Amino acid sequence: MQLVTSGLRAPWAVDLAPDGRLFVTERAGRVRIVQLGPGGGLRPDPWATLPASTSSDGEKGLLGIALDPDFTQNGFVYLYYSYGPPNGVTRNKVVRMRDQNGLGTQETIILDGIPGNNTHDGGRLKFGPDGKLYITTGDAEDGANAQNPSVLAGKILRLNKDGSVPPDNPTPGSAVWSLGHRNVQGIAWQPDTGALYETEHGPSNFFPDCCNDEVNLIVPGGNYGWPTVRGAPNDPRFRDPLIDSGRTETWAPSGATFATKPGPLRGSFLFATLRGQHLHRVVFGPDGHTVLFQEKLLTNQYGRLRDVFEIASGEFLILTSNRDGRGVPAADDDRILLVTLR
Ligand SMILES: [Ca+2]
Repeated sequence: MQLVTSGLRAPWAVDLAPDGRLFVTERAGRVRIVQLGPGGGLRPDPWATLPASTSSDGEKGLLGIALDPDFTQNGFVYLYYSYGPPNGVTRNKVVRMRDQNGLGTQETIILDGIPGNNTHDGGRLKFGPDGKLYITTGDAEDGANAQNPSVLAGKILRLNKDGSVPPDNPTPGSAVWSLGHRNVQGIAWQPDTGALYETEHGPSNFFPDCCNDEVNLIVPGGNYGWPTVRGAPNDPRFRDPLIDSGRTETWAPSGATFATKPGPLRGSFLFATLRGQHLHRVVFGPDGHTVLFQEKLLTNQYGRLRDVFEIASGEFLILTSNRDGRGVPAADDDRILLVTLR
């Protein structure tokens, strides 16, 4: 393990520019820059500071980030954040900023009106292999949202990068790609098949009615059952998870990636866990849904883990989340770690 940087506060997501700048969101609203490589490190001044609504006991704030696939040409950076008055209604939105002279400018709304709350705000942004922008949302603490196709909460959404709806989405004119989700914080595409997988938080705070964290294989228009069903009930109306943490164990799964580089790990699905305090590795069979093998890595070594990100060398960046109001931070938390898994 190598330390990439310390001194962050509740980092949530990262993306890497071709020039070696690592863009990092902090939940309170800052976008930070860590220059990778010799002589680099965490820049003291943020790239941008957004008016995010956050709380020490919740999950809302500045969450996901994705750099445009054509970042070198257009400098576009996409961000997901919560906003609203301290005691009023929370909403989430996706905005785009432009990198100009090393700072974020020209905030432009891509998608607004995603229902939010103190918790269950989703927040992951990634570009798919199809060049579309995928957005994960939470149910905003109201399970009924997840089954309502006309609400953006409790969904995985898919948009063109200008915010328009692609004509091949399952429902014409709708950003909804899949529904019936409680709170999705991780998405990743299998490098050989291009299939989309997600991680989803189960209802861990309601003992003994616990825990059912999920990993799902996403199909367009699929309904993943929340809040009508939990676990894998084999109900024909819904799609069962590939992995379910069961009724006694909570992982609180967040950011996910596949290992895509050549080597023995290629094709492994990796996700960071918060309450579970480990990096979870899954090997699926050739059919894409049979689970051949699972293991827990880095268990209880670095505390709560928020995101995992693969870099060109095949190593992984891991974000700790010990200053998110729910952890026990070490003096130098939060950190970004570089780990080699092979
Ligand atoms: Ca489900």
